[in-house]
Amino acid sequence: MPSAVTRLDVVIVGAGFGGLCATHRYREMGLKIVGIEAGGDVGGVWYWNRYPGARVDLPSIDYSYSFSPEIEQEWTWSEQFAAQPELLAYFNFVADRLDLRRHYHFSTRVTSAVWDEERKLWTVRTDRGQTFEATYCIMATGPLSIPKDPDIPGIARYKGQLLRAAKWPHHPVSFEGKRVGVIGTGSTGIQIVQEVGKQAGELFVFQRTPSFTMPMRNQALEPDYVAEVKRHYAGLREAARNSPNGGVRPASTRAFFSVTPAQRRELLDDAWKQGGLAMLGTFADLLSNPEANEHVAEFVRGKIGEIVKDPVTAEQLKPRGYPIFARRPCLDSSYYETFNQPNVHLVDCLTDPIEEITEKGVRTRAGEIELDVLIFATGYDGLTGAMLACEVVGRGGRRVSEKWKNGAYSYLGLMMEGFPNLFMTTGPNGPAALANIIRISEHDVDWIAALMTHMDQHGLACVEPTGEAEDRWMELVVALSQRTLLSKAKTWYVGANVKDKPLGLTLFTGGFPKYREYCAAATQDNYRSFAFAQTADRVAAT
Ligand code: NA7
Repeated sequence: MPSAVTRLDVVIVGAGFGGLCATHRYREMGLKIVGIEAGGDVGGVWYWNRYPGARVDLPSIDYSYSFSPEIEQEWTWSEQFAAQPELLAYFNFVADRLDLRRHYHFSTRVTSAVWDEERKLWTVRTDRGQTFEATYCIMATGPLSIPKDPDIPGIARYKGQLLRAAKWPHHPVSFEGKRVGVIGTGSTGIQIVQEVGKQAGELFVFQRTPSFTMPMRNQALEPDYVAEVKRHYAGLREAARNSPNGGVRPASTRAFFSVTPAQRRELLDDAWKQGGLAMLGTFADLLSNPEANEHVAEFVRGKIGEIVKDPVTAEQLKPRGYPIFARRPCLDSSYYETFNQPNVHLVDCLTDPIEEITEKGVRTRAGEIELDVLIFATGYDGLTGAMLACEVVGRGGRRVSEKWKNGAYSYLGLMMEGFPNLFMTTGPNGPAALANIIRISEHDVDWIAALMTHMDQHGLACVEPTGEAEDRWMELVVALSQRTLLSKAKTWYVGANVKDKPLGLTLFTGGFPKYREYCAAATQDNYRSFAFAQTADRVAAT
């Protein structure tokens, strides 16, 4: 028997940074809300990614909510770059402190969200047979929530222990004395390799595209420093909101060729020693001037050559053929050093490609490598994966999958023409992966709140952007993307990591402050970019 339909103001999909923030904010507005989350609890990507060495690559003090001064004061980060258990503890702290969990259905996946044009509401169905009807649907599904199918034949026949970084078991896994393989050398693979290399009997690292990684130089945070940060959070947050990457990391206005080769070398050496994201702050034109970029890439290749003792392995680890920072720069604690251990072996899949997974391990062109444990760190169907994983059907039966058949297409990354009252936080045509995800989430949640309030005050039942506004936004996104080197590497940013996915950089690359300006302008010019419908037939939530 079908379950009863629950009528709401807002359905929020996801209990990551965006979803929790939305739940808190819209509850404060007095709206009737329900959250739906596929994971067993809060945390989003940090709920799933429990692999050894999982750690954020932004400073913890920056990677936290700013909407509650109380939480800022009550929560204390222990490390400059927090590890996954601490990040998950933070999520739990926020959820408990604000009593957010009671709004959520966990271990529940949205299967479809369908717009009912007549009744002006969304019908959201789940894999547990529930049906929710809501005026607004918020897709806080995140840019990295659908792991990529590794697309290697034979996976099902493997008889050893198969682990996926993005679906890591909740119990500890021992690698002691085992033959372990890791496929993938992005941020995730790098973090796993440097940890598992300490334990495994033999570790085989299957590398297709080498990544550039720089020293994280993580440190414990001194109590005095934490106290200082707590006193100055408001200013730090404001600075973050006004910086292109939405964070408080270093930035520079200096052009690479404006200083002498000796000065450049000194600046890069200092940044390497300082660690973290310092390298990104050395010069302003690293992502716009290919020659400047190549100099910095060569500097890092030089460091790899200094660290890795075996010259063949060092050469194989050196990334070539794409600009540094065009793939997300990784931060490590001992990645390159790991390859100096006798138990760690690099398998260069460019010269020796993986052909299949066998019962016993991995067969490359050169032969079979037997493994007790095989770890997939093969990345995500980024930016669009989660929206396309469920059936989202807008006005006139049009699906998001049809609308996005040539790539993500929306207004401000927040809304889509033809999909009234549906909002995305950290959507694929905003700054998403290029700025601090929490600053973007908070911004988006506030922007949506203002629009919902405007509609309530003016008796409006539904809203969507005009096709013209959406086209203008996407023209801007494309024009800006042509000025950056970000599109010059095969990454999840451009959809190149997923078979048959439309290629192209659809992220807004103009920086977070500009993005905020565009979003503010969209509501301040009398909502000219939107089409509204009156509320006559709106059914109130009960
Ligand atoms: P990434 O950065 O997309 O890295 C995935 C890695 O997996 C990358 O090295 C891929 O090589 C490799 N890969 C994927 N499929 C295969 C197959 N079939 N064979 C061999 N190697 C493969 O994902 P991460 O999870 O590491 O990081 C995602 C984000 O999380 C990161 O950007 C940060 O924001 C945090 P390829 O490049 O395709 O040659």
